[in-house]
Amino acid sequence: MLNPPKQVPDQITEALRQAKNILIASHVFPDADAIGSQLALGNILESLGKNVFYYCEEFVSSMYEFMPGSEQLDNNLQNISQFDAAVAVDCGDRFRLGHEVDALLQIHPFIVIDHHAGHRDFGDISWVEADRSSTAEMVFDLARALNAEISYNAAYNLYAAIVSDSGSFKYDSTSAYTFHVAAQLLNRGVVPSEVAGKLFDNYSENRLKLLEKVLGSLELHSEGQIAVIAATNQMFEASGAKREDTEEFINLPRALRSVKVAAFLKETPDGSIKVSLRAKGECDVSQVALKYDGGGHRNAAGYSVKDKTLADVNEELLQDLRKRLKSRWSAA
Ligand SMILES: [Mn+2]
Repeated sequence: MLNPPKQVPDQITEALRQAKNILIASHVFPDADAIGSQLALGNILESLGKNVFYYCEEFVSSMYEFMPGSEQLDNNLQNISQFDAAVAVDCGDRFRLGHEVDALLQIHPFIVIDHHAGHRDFGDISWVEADRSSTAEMVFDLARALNAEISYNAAYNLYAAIVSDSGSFKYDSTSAYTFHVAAQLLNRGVVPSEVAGKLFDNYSENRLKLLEKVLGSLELHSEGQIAVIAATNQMFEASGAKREDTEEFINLPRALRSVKVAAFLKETPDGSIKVSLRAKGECDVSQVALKYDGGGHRNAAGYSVKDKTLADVNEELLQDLRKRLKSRWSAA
């Protein structure tokens, strides 16, 4: 049995043991780690006799409806005063909680569990480990610290979250401990091929049509070290695909042998440009994202720009990336 990199703070286990009605929140546009951590932690706390409210401002993308319990996610935030604790999972800063951030932060104690590099402190008690594969890996430790059983459904959600956030155990954040946690989850009956099927073999025809168009936009720069793909509003309309259908597309240009940094620029209906960045090795794209008030991890980050065209955002990003690659990411 491997030990976790760090112990769960006693303050968190104490606070959760004492609370009865607990709100759990994750971030807007939740990904598999956000949803999986939220649902699993809720399930674990329910097994300890707690009442749990699963707050989520956004609809759950149809891609994640397979995660057991996802129908419990609720955006109808009622009486805040009924809660005697809240937990935010996978939120790099308070604004990731969405429009109701001020109301949510009125709940005390407000516990924060996260693994984002550049995490901006909020809440009353926080536990942040930037070198973890996923928030789900930390939720596993929390279950242990609470001496709680991990049900099949909780194990399933944690495993899906870890696979997704670690890029199927490929990213640098994947450690021996990550595999150890995954093994414990398989011991609870989770079948890796089944979860992978749900996470990855789930394309609609429209999604594949969008992918064709997006890949057609591929540009390579700096001797192939930088790859850029883009999705315009026109591409979404022509393919009939949804916004969520672009998930995972960026991993294709990232997979090019020569590529060190891949960027995916997306037009949005409100006119802003969303930028996703994926990198390899020493290339720390969270530095780039932070410059634009975004955030993320060393090898996976993102930001959003208002009032600029896709071409302008692309040009500005390329200048920045070229400079960082030239200086070998040292004097950024
Ligand atoms: Mn995460």
